[in-house]
Formats: sequence, structure tokens, C-alpha cells
Amino acid sequence: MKLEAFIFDLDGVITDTAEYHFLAWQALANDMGITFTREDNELLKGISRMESLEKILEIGERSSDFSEAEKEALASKKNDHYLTLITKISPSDILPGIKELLTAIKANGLKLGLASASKNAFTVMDSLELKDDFDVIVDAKTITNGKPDPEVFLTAAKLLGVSPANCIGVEDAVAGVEAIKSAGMYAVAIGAGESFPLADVVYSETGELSFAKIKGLFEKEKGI
Ligand code: B16
Ligand code: MG
Repeated sequence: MKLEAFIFDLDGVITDTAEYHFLAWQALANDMGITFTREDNELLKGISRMESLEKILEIGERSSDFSEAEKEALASKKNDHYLTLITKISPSDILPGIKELLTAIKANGLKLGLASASKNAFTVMDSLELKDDFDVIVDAKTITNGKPDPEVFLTAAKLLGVSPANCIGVEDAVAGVEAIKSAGMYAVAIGAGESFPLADVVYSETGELSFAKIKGLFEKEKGI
């Protein structure tokens, strides 16, 4: 057993697209007369576009008001707005500490994977100029079951040719941490400690991530 790879979530870990998802969902909710708060938005992190819409309709008690075709149109409208919000994304939007962590991972000969629930992951990674730094990118278009199912993390490990037990997953969503743990990986969470009882370690901000510290904690846990 030895550390072989890091597998990162995208939205909320590598860059703060979570804010743009929130703004686009909030605008759509407002149009429908539904109040959608930042607190509500926490429920949407890491889950798919359609599941997110379903949750918003639940919040507004309008779950039975729309046909499947109408829901598709609403989700599309949100995505069009989201795409306009992310046009300005550039490498300066990479969250603090991430570039340094990616550099240290590569310098130590480990593999790098991305496991995102977003269908826009390639677009965002391209804008951040990070696409070529990753050995594999698995997004929502590649998989059948979204987080908290482990499929996206297991697919990344398989494509990297590493055992899940030798991987560290990094996530900002409760559903994402659940997916990492179900995949049998070591879980690093970003956010409020009390939100992540399943995580192996929690940091409140990406700026606190340190390759040496995380590797040390992983090795201690595994008794290496
Ligand atoms: P899209 P991640 C997830 O990405 C987001 O956290 C989640 O809020 C969003 O609903 C989901 O992607 C789908 O995104 O509408 O772009 O396909 O955090 O897993 O990288
Ligand atoms: Mg995320």
C-alpha cells in the first residue's frame, strides 16, 4: 500500500464555480417565484443538474407543476445562464493553494485525476488552463450514477491504473465525500468540519491544503 494518486472534485475545490451555479439557480428560482438561499444551495453541491432542479422545485413546493419536457427546458435555461457567467473564468480563478498542491503532487511522481458531477467540467478546466496537468478527467457525461455513488471516483482510479485504497479524494460536497468513502479512498473535505462526519480530514479553505501534511496523515492512517 502506498499513495499513488489524488483525485479532485472541480466545482468548489479547484475553482469557485459553486458561486456561479448558485447565481444561475437563484435567478431561475426567482423567475418561478421560489425563494432560494445560499443555505439551500449547500444541498445542491456535487449533485446533478436535474437533481438540483428537483430540489429547488421541492423547496418551492412546485414538484408536480411541470412536465419532464418543461423541466428539461428549465434546466437548460439555468445552464445557458451558467455558461454566460463562466465565460470570464481564467487561471486567476484557481482557488488559493491549489496550484501549489498540484505542482507538489506531480513533483512527487503521483497521478492526478478529476472527478466532477458537472457536464461543463472540460470547458471549465480548459478556461483554467489545467486540462493538460491532469492524467484523467471524468465528468458527468462519462458516468451513469452521480455522487454520492462512487462511480465517478472509481472510474478515475481505474483509468489512472491505481487501486482506490491508494487514492486521496478531495471534495467540498457532502455527497462527494460520501462518494469518496464508498469508493474506499481517503477523503479530504473542504468546508465546515461539522458538515463532514465521514471525511478523514477537513480543512476550512483550500489555502490550508498542504501536500506534506495530507500525505503524512494518509500514511499515518494506513500505518505506512
Ligand atoms: P452541470 P462538481 C457539480 O460539480 C456541482 O458541485 C453541482 O453543484 C452541479 O449541479 C453539478 O456539478 C452539475 O453541473 O450543470 O455543470 O452539469 O462539484 O462535482 O465538480
Ligand atoms: Mg464540488
